[in-house]
Amino acid sequence: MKSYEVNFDGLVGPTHNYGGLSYGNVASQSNSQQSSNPKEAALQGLAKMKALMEMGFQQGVLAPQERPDVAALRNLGFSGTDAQVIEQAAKQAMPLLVASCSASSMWVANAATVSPSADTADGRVHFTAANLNCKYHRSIEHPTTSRVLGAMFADQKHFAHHAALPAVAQFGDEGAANHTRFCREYGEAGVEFFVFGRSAFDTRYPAPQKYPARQTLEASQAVARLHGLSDDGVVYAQQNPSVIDQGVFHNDVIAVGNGEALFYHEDAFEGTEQMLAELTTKLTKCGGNFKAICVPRSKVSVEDAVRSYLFNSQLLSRADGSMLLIVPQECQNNERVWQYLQELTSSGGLIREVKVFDLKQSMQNGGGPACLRLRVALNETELAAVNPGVIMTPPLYGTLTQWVDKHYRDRMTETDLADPQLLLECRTALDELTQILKLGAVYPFQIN
Ligand code: SUG
Repeated sequence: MKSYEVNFDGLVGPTHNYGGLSYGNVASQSNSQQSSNPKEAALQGLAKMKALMEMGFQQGVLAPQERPDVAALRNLGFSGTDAQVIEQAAKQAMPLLVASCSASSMWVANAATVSPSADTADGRVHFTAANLNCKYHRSIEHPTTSRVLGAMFADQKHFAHHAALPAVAQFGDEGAANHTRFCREYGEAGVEFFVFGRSAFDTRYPAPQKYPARQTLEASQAVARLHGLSDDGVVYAQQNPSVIDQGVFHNDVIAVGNGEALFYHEDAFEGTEQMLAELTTKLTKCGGNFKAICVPRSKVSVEDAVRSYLFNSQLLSRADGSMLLIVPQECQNNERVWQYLQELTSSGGLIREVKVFDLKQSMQNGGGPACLRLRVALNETELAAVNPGVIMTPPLYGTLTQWVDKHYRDRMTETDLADPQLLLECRTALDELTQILKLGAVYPFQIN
């Protein structure tokens, strides 16, 4: 049976803004308080989806969330009408209003961890929504994420959904941003690669000194158990704590995998040799041939990797067996990174082509091409069971760009977030969106 890697991209929400909310994420911190352009952000994301669809890849779309999240503000003690809740929060606790307005759900690599049916004990595709417990503004995403994923992958014969892990730092889980899968073919059993930043219970693992390590080993292990993965089909590796301290807040800022290949920076991991040996052995058992593509620090420093987001690229398989790298424009703007990419693609290796996308609006909050997509490997039968409303087609692209043009503002600052009109605009837009994507009622304002 044919199988595919389907990329579901997060649609940027109407409140996209630069709130400076993510300590440890260099871009989020350095662009704090700048004015943003939600319309441009959404159109940049849609342009990437369209381009991939036109290149022949399976492409889907994942809906944004209801923001401002009035229910979250009510949980923090603000009361009255929705407009009063926003007004009080703006007066008394602006950082909380900003957090409740973040469009951070666009980075759907953090929505969930997904295991394809070929790897799981019950032969279904398993999803665990990420608790995103490290940052308040992200920790409020998972209830709606679960409802949206449930509406997209509704058929219980093929899809199993798990609630987010316990909402404590010991089970900090950032979803697919710290998870990669290696396989010969997407439909065959593969090796799931879980990368964690620290251990919550085992003090033998080193931890970063400056910035938080968001993902714990214990969270990754819990996800593997929930998904029914076999020991032979799983490899755990630790991120090098010193790169976390240099701004590598997720593993997908320093490594990306696809098919049989791992493209990574020399300094990305602890215990690299042992990790590569385990990946090689386990993938061989699955009939695959593991290929490591290491970028040496002498060619690209960690700082250049963080600035350019070289590794936050999408590594895609082409029909001839070679691979294509989808990178953000910031890679082209960085001389050393661009030089490295020229060498890489002309060396006759696996990665033969680079395509550049302008995703500046998302990049300024630390979200590159790979952050914007959730990969779901599906066979033909499973793909047919996905809600067809969320699969990108030329007409859907047209409808969504019109929808963005109609509803989105082209400028957003902190002051705009306090405008009660913004809430109404967003709800009107999202209500229409659930009809376009045929999701049913998924937002708090639609179900309460
Ligand atoms: O969690 N930025 C996100 C970026 C997530 C990127 N995802 C992956 N690497 N997969 C984060 O730090 C910034 C929001 C703000 O500051 O307004 C933010 O949440």
